[in-house]
Amino acid sequence: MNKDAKIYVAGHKGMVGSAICRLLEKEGYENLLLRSSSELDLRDQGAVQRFFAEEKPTHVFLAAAKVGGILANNTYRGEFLYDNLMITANVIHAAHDAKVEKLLFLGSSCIYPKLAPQPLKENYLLTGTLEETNEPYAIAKIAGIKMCETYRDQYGDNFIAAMPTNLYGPNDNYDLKKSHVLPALIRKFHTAKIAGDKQVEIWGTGSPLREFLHVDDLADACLYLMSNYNGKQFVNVGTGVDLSIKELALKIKAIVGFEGELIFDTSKPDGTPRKLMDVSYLQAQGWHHNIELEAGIQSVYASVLASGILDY
Ligand code: GFB
Repeated sequence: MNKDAKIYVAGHKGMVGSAICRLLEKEGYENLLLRSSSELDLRDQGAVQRFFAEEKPTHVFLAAAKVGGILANNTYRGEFLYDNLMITANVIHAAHDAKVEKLLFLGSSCIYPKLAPQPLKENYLLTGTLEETNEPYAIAKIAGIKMCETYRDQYGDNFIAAMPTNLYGPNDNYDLKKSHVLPALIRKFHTAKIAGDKQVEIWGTGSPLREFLHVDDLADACLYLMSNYNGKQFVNVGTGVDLSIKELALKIKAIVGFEGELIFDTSKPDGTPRKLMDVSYLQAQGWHHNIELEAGIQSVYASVLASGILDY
């Protein structure tokens, strides 16, 4: 990808898209093509076709998606399926019609079967039943993988796909009804500390295991793959290390400085018991993550404190 390549980052205002833009700008890619969702509704096939026909990007990072934590996924099930299917199909098909040189599609570790062996290898896709709480999102992301594969098979399009593990970082969502666990717990412990509360509620049993990757590391992996990888096989992106939700909660509690106790609300779902990525394929391509979880949470907490986002 040349420095003057016309690069469309779909979803540039989201956590992943904004991290990709920050990195591209830092690395001297200046010809970025960006549209907010109010300027271009990616669920609108005609609008997406016109946009690609007029702008003719050469490279596409497909980071646009309707995303959320376990509760949002399970509540807005129809929207998670429809919005993500439409965004994915419209952008990939328009990229094909506009003869985009290369496209990177971003999926999620929830594409794997709920009870797949661990760590999750790429070839475990479609070998079992999905986790119920995020089945709609997973089905849309699996459709995206298959579009990249089949457009390569039938048309020779150089469309690749990356499957990141659970992400956190700048521009995350701190709304407790929609957020993922890591920002939710930062907000809960911070609010409890300020209010002098004695307890913080953690959803589920605390026993599920999760792996967390800083979004700046994901952006780095995306640029690496866009520059170096042309395979049909989608690629896991993660750290290869996981911890329980209880261990995560204790880590965030210590970083925030909350001194009370944890209460587990077992009426809330646990979701998948474990989803640890096998990252050996990506590491064999030459990439490794940089930001360890402790340092990543510290930097995120410092920046959300400075931004005032936890005050409202
Ligand atoms: O991050 P999270 O919402 O998503 O939840 P998933 C991870 C685990 O943390 C679950 C527990 O076991 C939650 O029950 N948890 C504890 C909490 N306290 C909280 C809390 O206050 N808020 C939240 N949100 N969780 C999502 C999928 O699954 O992962 C998406 O639904 C996507 O489709 C994403 O794949 C990466 O890891 O369970």
